[in-house]
Amino acid sequence: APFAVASDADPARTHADALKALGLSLDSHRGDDLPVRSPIDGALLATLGTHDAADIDAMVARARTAFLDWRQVPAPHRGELVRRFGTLVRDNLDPLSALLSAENGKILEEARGEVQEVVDICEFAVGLSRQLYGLTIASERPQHRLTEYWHPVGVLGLISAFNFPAAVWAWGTTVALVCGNAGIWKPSEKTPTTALAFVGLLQRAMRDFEAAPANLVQVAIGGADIGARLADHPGIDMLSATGSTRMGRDVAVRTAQRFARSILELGGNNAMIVTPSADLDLAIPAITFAAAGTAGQRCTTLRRLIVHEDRKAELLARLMPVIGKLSTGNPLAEGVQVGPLIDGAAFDRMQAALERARAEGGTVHGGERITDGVPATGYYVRPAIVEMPGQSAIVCEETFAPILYVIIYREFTQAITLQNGVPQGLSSAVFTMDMREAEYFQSALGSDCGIVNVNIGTSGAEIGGAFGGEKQTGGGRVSGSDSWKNYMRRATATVNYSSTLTLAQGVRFDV
Ligand code: UN1
Repeated sequence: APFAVASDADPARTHADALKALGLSLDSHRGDDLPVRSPIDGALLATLGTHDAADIDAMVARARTAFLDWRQVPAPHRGELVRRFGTLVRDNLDPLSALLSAENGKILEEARGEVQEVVDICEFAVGLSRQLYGLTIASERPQHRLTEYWHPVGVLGLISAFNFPAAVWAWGTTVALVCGNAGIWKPSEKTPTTALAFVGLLQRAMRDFEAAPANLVQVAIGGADIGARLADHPGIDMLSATGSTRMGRDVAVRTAQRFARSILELGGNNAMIVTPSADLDLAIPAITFAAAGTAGQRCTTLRRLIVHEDRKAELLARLMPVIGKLSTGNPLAEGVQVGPLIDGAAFDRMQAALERARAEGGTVHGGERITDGVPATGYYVRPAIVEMPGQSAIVCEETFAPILYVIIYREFTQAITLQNGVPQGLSSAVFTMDMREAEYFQSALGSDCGIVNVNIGTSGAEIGGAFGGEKQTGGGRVSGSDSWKNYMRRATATVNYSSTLTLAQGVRFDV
């Protein structure tokens, strides 16, 4: 039967109904350490047990055994597992989206988008399973051949954040699986049941797929100590981490110390430049979705609007009523556009940031808690627009909440300097009809971010491209393009099929 959220949109009931529709149970994970609450109304969704250091050690040992089997399975056959998993996700899109929304608080429409993103990356990974190409390179020596091979690396540890509790895991895991690796996933403590549901479906896909070894993908439930254990563990070859810059710095140091690979996708402080020629009919909805969508809790959320001084008044006059009219409330309910913040701590950080913005000369519009027409115990806010006299200290920080700072510029190069003048470097956008500005923005002289968009907002990237950014964003690239190379090791082979031993660089060494 098709799954639909009941008309009362009750989070706990939706969560339970969705699990039932998926045919999954949390029973083997129940315990008394970790209460999981819905950000929508604070309802208790489950209480789970957490793993300790010894559990992690055992998991890593099992993952290593799984890897030794899995790497022997031909890559296109590994792709078949991901294809089956993707089909299960597609067939269960409705209950998965409802479960995700109930646990994470994003609106159902965006939860569906996230689950679709999982389907998309599965399809990408399946195609990739037949395209793990290496180069053949011209040798400088006669009758010699240079070839690159790509081999699986081993065990991937993956730390993901609450805000994209499924897609970010799937970017890493589906690609790592076709590349021949095993994985251990440490989801955010705020969204562990979404993780268990997706891995439950992956296990179902493995049930009638003989080639997949047991423990190919495991879930580690717990807090930062578990993440640190994975980062330190000599049996974890690659550590992919999405989350705060503070967490990323810790993980980066731990993995670097033992020369393990790290793939970091950390904070963003994404800007849009609105130029004199900008088409505001495009810019207004783009700004609204990027700044207020997902309640400002995407790493790609638009946080800074750098607007030409001649367009500011017009832009704000059109933008404020649009943002003011957004419907905020229970994200499981029809027509709601903005759900709650993840928890009270996020609300406190938002209010502290607005206080600092005022102290730094800002004028704040909105940003207050909403209590009318929303579940009483959730933290619902009106998205804030803050006019700033310049790019002050608070503007240079990422606050994970819907706050859009507005600053003005005069010359385009000054806008680029402002855009690049923060420690983070994830996503960026320019709205212009002037091709010189558009090209300059994308060039080496333009935006210093990993994502550089023209006439489209900062958030909502497709999976086909590489995702990630520079500076404090961590430098890693995940998702599409050639990011699969992160999960493989390259072997360069030189083969001499002549009858003489010729040294490279013309070196002579007669014996
Ligand atoms: C994240 O916020 O960590 O580009 C990921 C986007 C989404 C992924 C966001 N496709 O906004």
